[in-house]
Amino acid sequence: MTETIRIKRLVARPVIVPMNLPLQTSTGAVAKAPLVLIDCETDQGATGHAYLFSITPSALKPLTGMVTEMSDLVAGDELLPLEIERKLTQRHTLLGLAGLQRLAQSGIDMAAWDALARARSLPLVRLLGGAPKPVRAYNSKGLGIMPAGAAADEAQKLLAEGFHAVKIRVGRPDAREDLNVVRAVRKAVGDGVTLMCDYNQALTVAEAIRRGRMLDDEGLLWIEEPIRHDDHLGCARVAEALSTPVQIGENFDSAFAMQSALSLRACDFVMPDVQRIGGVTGWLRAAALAHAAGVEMSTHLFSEVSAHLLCVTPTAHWLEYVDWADAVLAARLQIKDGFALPGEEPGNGIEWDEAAVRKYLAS
Ligand code: SMN
Ligand code: MG
Repeated sequence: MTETIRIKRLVARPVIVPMNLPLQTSTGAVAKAPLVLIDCETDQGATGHAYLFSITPSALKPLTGMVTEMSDLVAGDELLPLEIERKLTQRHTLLGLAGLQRLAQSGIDMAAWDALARARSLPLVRLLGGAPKPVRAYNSKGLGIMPAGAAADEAQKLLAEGFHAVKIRVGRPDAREDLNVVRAVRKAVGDGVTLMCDYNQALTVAEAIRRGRMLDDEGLLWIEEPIRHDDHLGCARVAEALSTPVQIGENFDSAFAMQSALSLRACDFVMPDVQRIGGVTGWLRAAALAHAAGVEMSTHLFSEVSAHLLCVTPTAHWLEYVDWADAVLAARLQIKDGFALPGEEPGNGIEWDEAAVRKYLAS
């Protein structure tokens, strides 16, 4: 018999941390990382950690407030992530399980799973029944919208950090500029390197088909979010027309959104984001859907916890690596020879550097 573990309280702290490489996408720029750091304190001493990324600074305080208010609903409850998910889902169904609500619930879920892993002295991946192993990773930190020469230089720098794959942001006003950038990067890095590209939803369906065909012979592993993320029928038309696989998923608001995309054949690959899909709990449900559909599943941001989750994903594809939380982390995710290496230490790999947290506190 194991002792009952209860949640004492959850604490959410907003920070804004510097990014080594600010990212300019076709639909917006990210220059600093606004993060909500979540601690799930338990009555047994173990404390779970997770962070959320509010993307825009304007959402940082509302998101922190949302986590704090929702936390009050589970303080004193047994540390059982699936029961917490059931309760928070039920309490917020009338509000709508989307947007900041979904981010906050996912963050609480991640912190609860981490607390459970630490209470059992297991890395998250072992708590989930898997083993830590190297996961294929691409360096997604930079390569925003920039001129061809700068992109070629930046690609080489990103690869020199221990990777064999990088993602190029596209969606410049002139499609030929995108093509020139892709070709310049390919020329600089050689054929042995894997390249993906990401439009960040910039195009219409017709334009996505036209531009996608221009890129079809460039050997890209995938074309990401060419059009509005929730137009699954439109995505399906683009995927049908192109020979390069279409990738979507960072905006799936729960596994149900992914189910809709899969059932409409909106994409060839999926890449849910752990803070939108529903935390660890939502990820596992999405992974089962991808398995059943026979579709490769990659991760989006949140490299630390995502490395654990990819190890238990039946159709695991690629880990998206970014270092955006590193400024407040005591240890960084290890990268070696193109792979991320989730560790054997208890939990999901997240530990705060408290001096740095104090420095970047946004309240
Ligand atoms: C992305 C999404 C959100 C913030 C920054 C970058 C991008 C990605 O779409 O896939 O990395
Ligand atoms: Mg993307």
